[in-house]
Amino acid sequence: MSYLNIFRRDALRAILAAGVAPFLASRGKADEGRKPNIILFLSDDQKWDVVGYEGHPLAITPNIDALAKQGVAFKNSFVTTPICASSRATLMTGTYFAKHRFNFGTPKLSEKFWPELFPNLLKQAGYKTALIGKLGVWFEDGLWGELGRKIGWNTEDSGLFDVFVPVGRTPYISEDDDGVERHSLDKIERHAREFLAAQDKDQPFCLIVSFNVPHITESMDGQGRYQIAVEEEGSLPGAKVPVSRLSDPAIFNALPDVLTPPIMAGEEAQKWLGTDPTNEFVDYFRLVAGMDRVVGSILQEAKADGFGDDTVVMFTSDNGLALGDRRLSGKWTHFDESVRVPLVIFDPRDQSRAGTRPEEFVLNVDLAPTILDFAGVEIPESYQGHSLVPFVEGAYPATWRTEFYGEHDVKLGQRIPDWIGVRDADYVFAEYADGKKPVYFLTDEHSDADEIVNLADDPAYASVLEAYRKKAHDYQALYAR
Ligand SMILES: [Ca+2]
Repeated sequence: MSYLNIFRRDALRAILAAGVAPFLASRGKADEGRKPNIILFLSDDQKWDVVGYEGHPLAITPNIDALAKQGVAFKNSFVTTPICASSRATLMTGTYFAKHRFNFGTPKLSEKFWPELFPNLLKQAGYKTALIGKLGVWFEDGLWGELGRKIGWNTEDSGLFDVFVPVGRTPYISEDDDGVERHSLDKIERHAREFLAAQDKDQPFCLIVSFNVPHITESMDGQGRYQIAVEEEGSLPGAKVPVSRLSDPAIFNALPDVLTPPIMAGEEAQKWLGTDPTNEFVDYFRLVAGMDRVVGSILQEAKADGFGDDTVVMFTSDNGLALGDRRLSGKWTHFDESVRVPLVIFDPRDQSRAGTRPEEFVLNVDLAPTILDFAGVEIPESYQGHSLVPFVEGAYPATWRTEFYGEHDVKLGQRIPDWIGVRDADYVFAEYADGKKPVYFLTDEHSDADEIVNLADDPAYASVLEAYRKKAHDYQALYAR
């Protein structure tokens, strides 16, 4: 083990010395012809395995499964911060939270990031940009925010997109802009299809379809906390809430207090344990089915409008969710169920790797550089991720990251845990701050992929713990630069 540790230490030194030098050069696809259109589907709180292609029995996702079959479905895709606001700021900025510092309870995203937000770079490269649904990032009240308001753009968006149709979740079912009551899914479907129908072949577009589902909402008008669309009322008949195989009380009882606050171990968690006779939370899966239905409808529209052959389609989620895993709910931990997400990329122009399942660690910080790479736009030096295009077409990466940093830091009091951590093929490490002294986690990926047995207090692992602790702090400092 010692030589591996030395190797990793040296590798980290090399990374630190080199800054965030990209592993791979951009392909410059733009020179080869017309720029592709890009459609990014982003779901909200969808755990990595709640897709048909991963075999989940309650995931009805034929359209996403078809994308996975025709494209590339990453096996080890993670978000670096598992919470809506911060994950979406990472998507927009191409940076870790350590750098963009945006989350719930923080100041708005600094305007210094504005010029290099990927939609702005796409616009400069001639793209039409659109976001339909949930943006979830608020921009600083600076010059750009001021200019955005002056030209009449919504203050949430401040002109970042040519077309911005915000669609909220609270409640899911409400009046659309034509006065008709619709579920958020159906509003998003309608506006995305309208956007596509209005595009022509002269200008490439990037459409972000950002769902509110399957995120939980407050119970309203008896609609329940997972409010489904009418189209899914007959789906999954008689289904029961699936009980996590990690629901053994012994797993929960071994967790430190920092991981069992009421928001994570309360009534919502109970609903995931199969004890609710109404099986209300099966609607989580019906919302996923509804989302897949809308994905199919939007792709059908794109095809009907003549964009089927030159539109790159991506699908992912902003974070995972504990569906009763460890008898918890929520998504804010370093555990797999929080940070791991589905990710599919399909490029109809090159299907040479159709159906492959890369196992490398890929991150949400890689999405912005990937989109720019597809568009043939130079990736800014400020970006901290790397293009995933080589996994989809061209030369498969000869080298790639073998470990990654993650973090969670939210200023909403002490009720949601904060942590930093590092993961590689051998160990998962996390350091939680509980206000007094740090709480450490160290689990062995080879013998304990479910991250159950915490080795942090085992003297035999003291040097491993210290090495990973140092590495996490080094990454935090590196990415803050
Ligand atoms: Ca989310």
